[in-house]
Amino acid sequence: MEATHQSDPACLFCKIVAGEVPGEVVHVTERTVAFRDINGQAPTHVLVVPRAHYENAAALAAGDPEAAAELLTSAAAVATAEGHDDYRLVFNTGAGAGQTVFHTHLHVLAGRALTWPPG
Ligand code: D5M
Repeated sequence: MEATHQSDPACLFCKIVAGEVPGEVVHVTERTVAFRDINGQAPTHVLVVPRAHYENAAALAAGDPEAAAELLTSAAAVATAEGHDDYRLVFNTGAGAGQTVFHTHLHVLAGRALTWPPG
């Protein structure tokens, strides 16, 4: 992994991973950290992030495929731990798609009926 991908001192989610900004952490693995979304949109709304800084899911998959896979297994573990068989996983990619934090994060949403298409 390139050194520039390790951490970005200006990045909010890097700071949560480092414990410099508080987060309600619910699951950790070697390459990922999962914490509750501060603006929850469902009874379970957890963000799973890689410890390393990549700006979106595609960049993570290209730069560290093992971490990308671990995001998915961590997301499933979170859903199971919270008692959900049905859940939605979302990567917003780019501002036009609703991405506001440019450190890869996988939304895990569950605990209510989820409609389609999303807004
Ligand atoms: O999702 C970014 C998400 O990050 C959004 O749902 C709010 C959440 N957020 C922002 N700040 C925090 C902190 N400090 N803790 C937990 N969650 C946070 P996006 O897909 O980029 O729109």
